[in-house]
Amino acid sequence: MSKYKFVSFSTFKEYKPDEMKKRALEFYTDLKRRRTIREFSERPVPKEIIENCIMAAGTAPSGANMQPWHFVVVSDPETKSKIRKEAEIVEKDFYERRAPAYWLEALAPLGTDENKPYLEEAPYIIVIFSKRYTPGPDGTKQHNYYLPESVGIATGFLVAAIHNAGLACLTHTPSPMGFLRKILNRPAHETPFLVLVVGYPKEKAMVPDISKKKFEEISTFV
Ligand code: IYR
Repeated sequence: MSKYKFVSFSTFKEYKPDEMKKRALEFYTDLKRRRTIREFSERPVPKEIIENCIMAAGTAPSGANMQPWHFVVVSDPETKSKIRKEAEIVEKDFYERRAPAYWLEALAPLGTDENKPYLEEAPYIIVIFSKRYTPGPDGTKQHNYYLPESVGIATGFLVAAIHNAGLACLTHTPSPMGFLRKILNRPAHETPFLVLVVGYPKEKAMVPDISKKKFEEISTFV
């Protein structure tokens, strides 16, 4: 027996084929404008926008609908400084010691290095945590499923929502990321998944002149 009752899918909207074509093209055209940036303005952003972007991320599908994610939104300057300091320590080690030559070569066109000033300059840092299980009220563990798939999809929704709201972001992956759990006081069953730096681009922000693969390269229809 299902624990859920089933209700009619009343939120589904059907569009005429021409309208669907227009919507699909418009969505692509708008997403295509999105760029990952590394030069952030300190301009403040109303919190409500971030809240609704997170609500959008929380609508993502997940294994058995367990929603195995937690979003920590950091705007407190002191916490941002701590994150920057720790991130720069692990990144320095990455760029100077751990990164193999082929990796550094792949990163060269992006112009990245161990300096992460945006972690203090951007108004928000959203740290996405992946929950191995969810503790129940009686100490039981609710199992979660397909963590990377679920949290990855929710993160994709969040990136799209941030772009749609008129903001920019950077998907940042300090490695290893364990320090984030400590600084943000998250429990041991939560693992940092990704850092999203969010805000307005700095005036005259520049982005690398890179492009996306062609349709034929990324898809096959059988
Ligand atoms: N985590 C490092 C390195 C880095 C790795 C990849 I793959 C990128 O696409 C970008 C950066 C950093 O954040 O600088």
